Amino acid sequence: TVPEGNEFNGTFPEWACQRKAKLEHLNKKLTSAVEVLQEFAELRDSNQDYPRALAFRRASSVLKSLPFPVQSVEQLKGFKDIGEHVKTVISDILDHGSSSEVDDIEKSEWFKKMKLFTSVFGVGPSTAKVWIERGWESLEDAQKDGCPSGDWRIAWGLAFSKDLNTPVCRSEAIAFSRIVQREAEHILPGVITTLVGGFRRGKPEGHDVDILLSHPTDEAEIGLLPKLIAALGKRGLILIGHKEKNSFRSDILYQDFKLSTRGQLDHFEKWLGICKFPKSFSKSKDSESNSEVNQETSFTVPALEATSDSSLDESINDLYEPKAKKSKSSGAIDTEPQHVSAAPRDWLARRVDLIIAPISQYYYALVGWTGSKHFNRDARLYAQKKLGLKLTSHGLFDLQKREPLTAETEEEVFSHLKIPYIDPTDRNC
Ligand code: DGT
Ligand code: MG
Repeated sequence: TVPEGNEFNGTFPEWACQRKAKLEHLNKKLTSAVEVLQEFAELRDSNQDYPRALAFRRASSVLKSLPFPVQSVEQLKGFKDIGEHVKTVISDILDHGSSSEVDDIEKSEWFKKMKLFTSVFGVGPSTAKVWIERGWESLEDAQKDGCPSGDWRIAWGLAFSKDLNTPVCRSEAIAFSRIVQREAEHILPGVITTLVGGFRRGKPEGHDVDILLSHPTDEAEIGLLPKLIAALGKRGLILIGHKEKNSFRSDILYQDFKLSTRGQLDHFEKWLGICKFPKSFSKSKDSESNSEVNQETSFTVPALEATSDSSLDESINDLYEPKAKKSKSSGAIDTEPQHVSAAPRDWLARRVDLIIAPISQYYYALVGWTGSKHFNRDARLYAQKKLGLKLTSHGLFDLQKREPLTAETEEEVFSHLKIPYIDPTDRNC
């Protein structure tokens, strides 16, 4: 029997951050269509908080958590996050197999170009629009211009767009985080290294590798990042990148929520860049070893433990043999990407984010950097509206009492939020 939405939705949690959303769910065809509408709205209006895009995001998040495949729009009666527009799209798909509105967007040249241009590191919707206005059709057109905006991210992003647009697989992310763990442990014994982002949510691939670092002793993490970057450089793993200083100020945390959420997402010290991953990191791409690695979903990278994949261990160890070749270009970072990309090479360019959090903020940083993006947005709005608390990647703050709610585990973050703990693999809302 087909479940009636309206008999079920009485028990359906109102907020996305209260619901489980697995990567694999029962309404993929519908969510991918709604996500096209969402992406189109985000690109067109260049404002991530535009209500139209938000409405699509909310609708697809509900569809991801439904315990049944939608077979009729009747089942969606009473779900306040699924509006008339989305219902029309869903009924088109249920009745005809596709939605003409979605198909038209996907076929439009403008949408294709916007997606292509915004896929470049450092290029957001407003830059992409400028490129379209200049009549550029392809990434080659942008490359011909040299460095179109003087932004290092765009120059390097364009030079390595082919590599960077090839998804990073799980074995690469694991191999690289083990190296980061090894190097960081050498510099700062007891360091905590955690692979975050989509990989912590169980995704088999991603667009980058996000690694969060901390240390059980507060302030011990100070000074780690420059040494870590130098160590990775010595191993020939750094192509280009920039450090951002810690700009955290406890006094700004109690300011008006809207004011302080504008602009930067957080104030941690971090390194954003492009690394050189030996091609051997991705050699265990075959399904057998990938399924083994896939079981490690929520993890802090264990120190120097063998992986379940011996070929991966070998390629990591290659970097540590005395005769391992060390790239000369790694010490002095080149600011001219063009000639680097021309030579044949045994590595792939990969986007990496390294984030440093003091232990007093670590569990909030862990939640923030695990995502998903919609999980964060929803949890922040929920905390503000339901609890009068301000949630960021730095902490949870009582705006009235002007005091922080500290957490010593990720579970404690959820309990402060009065939400049952949600496993990272269930945060794919
Ligand atoms: P991916 O890499 O395409 O598989 O997708 P994700 O989910 O790993 O997304 P990504 O890498 O853009 O960001 C990882 C998570 O961290 C995501 O949920 C949003 C969050 N995040 C990204 N950038 C920032 C930032 O600057 N500050 C904070 N607090 N969070 C961020
Ligand atoms: Mg990521």
